[in-house]
Amino acid sequence: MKTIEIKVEGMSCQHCVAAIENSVGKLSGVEKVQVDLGKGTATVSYNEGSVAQAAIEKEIEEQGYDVVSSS
Ligand SMILES: [Cu+2]
Repeated sequence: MKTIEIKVEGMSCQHCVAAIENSVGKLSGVEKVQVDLGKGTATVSYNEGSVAQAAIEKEIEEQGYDVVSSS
C-alpha cells in the first residue's frame, strides 16, 4: 500500500470534493481517498500492484481538475 498526496487545482466546493472522492474511489486498487479543500490536496492510498499513480491523476483530470504535483 502506498499513500500519495496530490496537489489539485480547480476545486472550489464540496461538490468538487465529492466528485474526486467518488471517481477516484471507484478505481480498482484505490483503498482510500481524502480531499482537503482548504489545502487543495487529495490524499490517496492505493495498491501499487493494482493501479498506477498515473491512472489516479488521469481520473482527477478527467473530472475537470488540474493535477499540479504529487508527493
Ligand atoms: Cu465544486
